[in-house]
Amino acid sequence: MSTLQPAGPSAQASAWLWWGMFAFFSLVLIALVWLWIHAMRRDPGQVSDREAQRLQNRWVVGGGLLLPVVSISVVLMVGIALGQRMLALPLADGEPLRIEVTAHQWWWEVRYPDTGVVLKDELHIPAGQPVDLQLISDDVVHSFWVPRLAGKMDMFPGRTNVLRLEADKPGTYHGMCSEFCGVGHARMHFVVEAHLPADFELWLQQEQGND
Ligand SMILES: [Cu+2]
Repeated sequence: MSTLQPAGPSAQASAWLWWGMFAFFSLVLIALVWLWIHAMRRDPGQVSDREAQRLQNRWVVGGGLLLPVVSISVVLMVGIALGQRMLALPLADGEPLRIEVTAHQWWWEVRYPDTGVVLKDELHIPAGQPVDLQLISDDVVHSFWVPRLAGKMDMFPGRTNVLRLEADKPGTYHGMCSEFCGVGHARMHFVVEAHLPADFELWLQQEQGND
């Protein structure tokens, strides 16, 4: 259950962002520590008050204004570009599969619209295809999270949030509620089974037959 082992495009974007920010701000930390050590050990020498003021202003403008503006702009631009991949934007071709997920204290109700298939605490999806989850809560605020497939999405009573999720390969992915929702919160787990698309169709037909 690690976001740093992504298994889908949206989770991959989150992982890139994480590593990018980690690398960038590690450099900032190293630069700051280096400046700090340099400032402690440096002999101030003989400078006039005016010269000292000029140097001080230069550091305030450079380190206090320019550096943060550049840093935040870079993080913002990369963040917005990667964030686009997490949104349920219209697809170039066709419609994504829709699944309705309702959170309850403390379990997950999963419905496949137009099929009558209802599951508890498990989702089945076709691998390699985007799936739109329509998330809603029946009681309190919950949050849907499958770390290896996508970011978190809060679930509220009376409001539907859409989360796009995709698994690159078939497999079992674990998910959990990530918003404290009462005494059963810690045990509010679920699994996502990603199948080959043909197997998924077969599974869906079988489930429909069982109803
Ligand atoms: Cu919870």
